[in-house]
Amino acid sequence: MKANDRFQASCKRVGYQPDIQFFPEGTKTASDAAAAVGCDVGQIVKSLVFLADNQPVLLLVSGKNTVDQDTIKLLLNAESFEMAKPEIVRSHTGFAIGGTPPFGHIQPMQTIMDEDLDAFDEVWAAAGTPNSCFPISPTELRKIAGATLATVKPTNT
Ligand code: 5CA
Repeated sequence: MKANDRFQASCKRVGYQPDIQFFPEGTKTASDAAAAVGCDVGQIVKSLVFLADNQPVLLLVSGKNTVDQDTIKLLLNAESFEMAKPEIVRSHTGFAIGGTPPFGHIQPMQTIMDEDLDAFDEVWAAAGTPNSCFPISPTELRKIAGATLATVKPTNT
């Protein structure tokens, strides 16, 4: 099954119908996605996998922010915290970097959502491939992803 269809199927299992939209110009990065959708880069959801003490953790991050790894490490009370390698992202989520959706993964993971996403009425996330996105309200995103809200960016910026 193609990645978009796998994402769609996993959404169906939780009773969610994503309005998947395709962008031939590509949505691989947050800035690509914002340009394609025509929205603020802050409204793009980056779905990033990290390893905290070797356990996968998913961070849903606003496209305008970078993750302060020390803050998240402290929040999780972890001894080690690092970004997962592409093959780990694929084996845990079932999707490749650049198309990783925020939920519907092979292995559900502890999920933290950037509180800055909550400032928007609508945000856009990847739908399984680097040329597709879907809109969702931050409230619904948090609910379906089972995410906890947190400050993920450096607090001194
Ligand atoms: N489709 C877009 C917007 S929805 C998207 O998926 N953006 S993303 O930010 O979630 O995915 C790209 C991110 O993957 C980059 O921001 C970067 O943090 C991460 N990434 C890129 N290359 C690697 C790599 N080699 N190892 C780990 N993470 C990587």
